[in-house]
Amino acid sequence: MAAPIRILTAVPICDGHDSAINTINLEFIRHGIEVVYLGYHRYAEDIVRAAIQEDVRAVGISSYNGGHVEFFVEVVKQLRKRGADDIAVFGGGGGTITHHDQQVMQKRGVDKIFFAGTSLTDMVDFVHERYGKAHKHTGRRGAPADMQLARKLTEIEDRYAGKKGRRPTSNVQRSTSKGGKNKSVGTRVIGFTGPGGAGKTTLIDELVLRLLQREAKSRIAILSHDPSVVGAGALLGDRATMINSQHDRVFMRSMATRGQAGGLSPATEDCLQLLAQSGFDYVIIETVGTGQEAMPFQSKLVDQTVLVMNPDYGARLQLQKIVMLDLADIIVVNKSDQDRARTAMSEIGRRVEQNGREQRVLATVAKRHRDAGVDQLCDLLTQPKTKTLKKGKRK
Ligand code: B12
Repeated sequence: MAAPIRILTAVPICDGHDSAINTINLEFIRHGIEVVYLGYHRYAEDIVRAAIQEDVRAVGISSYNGGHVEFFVEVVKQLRKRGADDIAVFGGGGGTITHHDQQVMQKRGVDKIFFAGTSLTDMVDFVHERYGKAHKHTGRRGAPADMQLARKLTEIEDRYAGKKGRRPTSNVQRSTSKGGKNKSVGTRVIGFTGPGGAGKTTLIDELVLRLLQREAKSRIAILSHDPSVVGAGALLGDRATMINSQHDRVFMRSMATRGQAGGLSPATEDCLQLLAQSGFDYVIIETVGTGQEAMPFQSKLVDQTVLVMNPDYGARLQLQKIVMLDLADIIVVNKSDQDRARTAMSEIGRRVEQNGREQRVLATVAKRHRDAGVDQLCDLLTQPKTKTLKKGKRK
């Protein structure tokens, strides 16, 4: 089976009209396309950076603010400047984009504009026909590091497409010994997991903000997962939540699980290995929202694991069934401004005590600016490695 078409969609700066793109995204996904959605009110620069890192085939922009000629053309210009002329730009904006505007935009490199009244089927067919074939990568030689890395990640994902879970031969140097010997020296790999809706993505974004502020030169990679079944499309929507992570020192890649249960994709281990070898200071990996049985981080590359919980998990008995409560190094009770949070902290504290391991339980409110709990989490995750929690160490 061929790898799905990947496109990125977004709404420009000073524009909150997202209902059209939300509908179009869903239609694309229903027809087997993987859509990385960046959200609304986005700068051209953020769109271009994301398109390159995600190695998408095209960028679809939905614009209603009246500045479409300048904005679409700016995206084309910046893509070309960064050597990514093979990423096409298309989109729409109802009656705000005239036929004359379209002509101007096409002359300046925009691929196609859809007008009011076009059916969703026509748009889906266009994407399949026009962007269905693999990239003809231009500017490969001397391509910026982000682009080279992005393309290697695609190659890894493509090798897994159609292999039905079998591990294809990979060029990535595999970890052969405990502790992930093939990591770059100094790279710290942190795994985040937990149920859907607990706030993992917001928490990671706040953590990234602190890492960028505290360490003037550090570079961070994020490998973020969303669910999909084999051969189907996926909404890769974590970038829409990640505000601080749209930054030149952050490399983010969104991956669909492509039919694999447990929170990660069949290609995750190899992609993680590549990122861990690529000189980042931190590699953060986020699973899809997981269930009680999930143990996503079997990889020896992961240094620390964080389980993010919602205070509202139900009766205390439920905690006995969550496997990651035995395995995680740090358990975060996010949304701790909720009424049930104190009870949750105490119940979870007692639950992990039974494990007899050095596990930490923290309370955070990730959506709150400068939250002290997130500061504490950042402190824990940036401690020198000798001081950090050792897996399985008994008290
Ligand atoms: C719905 C709507 C709203 C909703 C938005 C809800 C939301 N979350 O999206 C609400 C009520 C909140 C709203 C608010 C505002 N709106 Co308004 N809004 C509209 C409206 C009525 C419809 C737009 C829409 O979603 N259409 C549905 C889509 C599916 O159809 P379509 O637009 O025809 O698009 C087709 C193609 O272009 C294509 N397409 C569109 N995008 C894309 C992207 C890709 C990738 C592809 C492939 C195809 C594609 O899909 C469709 C196929 O048939 C338009 C008027 C209009 N008739 O266009 C005004 C309109 C866009 N709004 C307008 C204005 C001024 C505003 C406000 C500034 C009003 C105010 N003073 O507060 C605010 C700004 C909000 C903000 N934060 O940006 C103006 C813009 C004028 C301009 N640019 O010069 C318009 C044109 C109304 C008008 N005639 O004055 N708005």
